[in-house]
Amino acid sequence: MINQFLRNIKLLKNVKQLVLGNPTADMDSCVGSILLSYHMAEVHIPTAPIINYNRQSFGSHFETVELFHVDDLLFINDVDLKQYDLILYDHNDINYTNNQIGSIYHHEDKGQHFTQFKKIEKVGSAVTLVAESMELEKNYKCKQEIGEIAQLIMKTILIDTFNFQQNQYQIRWVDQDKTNF
Ligand SMILES: [Mn+2]
Repeated sequence: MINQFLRNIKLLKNVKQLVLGNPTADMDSCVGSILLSYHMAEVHIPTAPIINYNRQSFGSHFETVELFHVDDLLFINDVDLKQYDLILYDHNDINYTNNQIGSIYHHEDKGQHFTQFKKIEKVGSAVTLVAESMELEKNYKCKQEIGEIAQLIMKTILIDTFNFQQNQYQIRWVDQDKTNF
């Protein structure tokens, strides 16, 4: 289902806003921007995720490559960011555009202004914040769909929190990550 979504949204039909991950294009950035876009499309705002990386070199990101088809993904050089409203995900760098409308981030709030929303909380994985906004049980009915989304959320949280390793508590993860896991 997620793959089908990516294949469709990639055509950018009726898309006015993009979610841009951070330039490491780590699993959090990729999975989170994909899920956030998926959720926004679900509430009828066509939104496309953009991988902040070079398409040709992305093969080295094996943990993410394994989850999606690279051909279904849009990379930063595939689009003109300035033509869209931008949501920054897992970073806070407003230099990509002058129409940033939202941000989801889990490190220090630099006090930047976003016209629609800003969700900045110190958690282990930004995907935790996406999981919170998705409210899977309330907003999704299809079991297969929930399963697919939940798996992506769990895999990413496990990587970002070092499998909830005890000596990483309050360093790599907080209770909020575990609650949403
Ligand atoms: Mn992150």
